[in-house]
Amino acid sequence: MNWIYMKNILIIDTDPSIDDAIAFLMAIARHDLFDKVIINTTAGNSTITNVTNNALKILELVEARHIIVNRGASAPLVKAHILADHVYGKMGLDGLDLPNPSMAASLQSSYDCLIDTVVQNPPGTVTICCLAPLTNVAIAIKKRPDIIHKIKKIIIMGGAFSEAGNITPAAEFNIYVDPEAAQIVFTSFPEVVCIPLDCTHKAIITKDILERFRSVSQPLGNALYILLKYAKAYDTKKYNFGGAPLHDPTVIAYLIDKNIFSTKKVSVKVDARNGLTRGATIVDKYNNKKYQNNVLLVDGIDDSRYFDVVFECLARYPLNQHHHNDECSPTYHE
Ligand SMILES: [Ca+2]
Repeated sequence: MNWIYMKNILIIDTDPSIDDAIAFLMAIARHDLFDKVIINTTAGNSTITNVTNNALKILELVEARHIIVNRGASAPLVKAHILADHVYGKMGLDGLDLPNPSMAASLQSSYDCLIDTVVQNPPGTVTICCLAPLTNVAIAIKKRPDIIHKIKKIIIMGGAFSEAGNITPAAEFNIYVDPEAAQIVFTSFPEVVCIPLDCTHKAIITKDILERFRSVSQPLGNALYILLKYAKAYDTKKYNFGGAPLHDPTVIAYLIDKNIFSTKKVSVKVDARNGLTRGATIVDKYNNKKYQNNVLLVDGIDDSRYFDVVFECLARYPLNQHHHNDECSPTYHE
């Protein structure tokens, strides 16, 4: 008897800082849910060289050397790159000197790997998780628009709707860095699952939550604690939230348990014009214009359950190093 297994492949498009790192560590830990995790870097919080190196350093820390890291776009599609070094430091993962990685990035670009992974696997098996500016995804779908219908789901952390922006009054950082790419992504996919600041600003790392990171197995626990303490000092001061938001891991938490979140189908357009509202994500909340709904907007979160999912994943480290992606990926039978 031939058992039919569906693969569940995650491509994580990321610009590591600590938020990104926690997100992909969660995904890697849940190899019972995700057969394969691929890390695609893109210029965002820091330069492409720094964010790629940061991804490799975090993987080295947990000895997850079986995870492939691809280096992606070094700049947005049109405009010059804007960094978030005011938040995450000059290297994008400041506050702790992590050992240099023994692995290197692959020789393939992030966008070509995205295309190949979708083309080489059955339809409905690849999920794209975007934790960074959308440059790589835009390049990939411009090169090969036929991959869009084969992708199971695209889920992004980005945008600000009723909530104000975090890099300009109108825009959230990931969209603001490359609004031209965001416009391509939002107009190309039949549905984008979007987790904006409206949601992540309710996911606050309080003092108690920060302490919980120390309880994760070492050396990971202390590293996360120190890196978060450094990176979140800026936002803790900036917002009057009683702590700083933990943005990117919401994407992985959504894939693990979407019941933690509330959602609404809406139409969203991205403003890519120059000026005050560049990078704004405009939602037609009351369906005034009867545009086609292109976004599943994640507008609410049960923060206590969210952090439980985060820690449930991180508690799985150290992982059994013999449990490689290839070994846990079942063969697919048509
Ligand atoms: Ca990110």
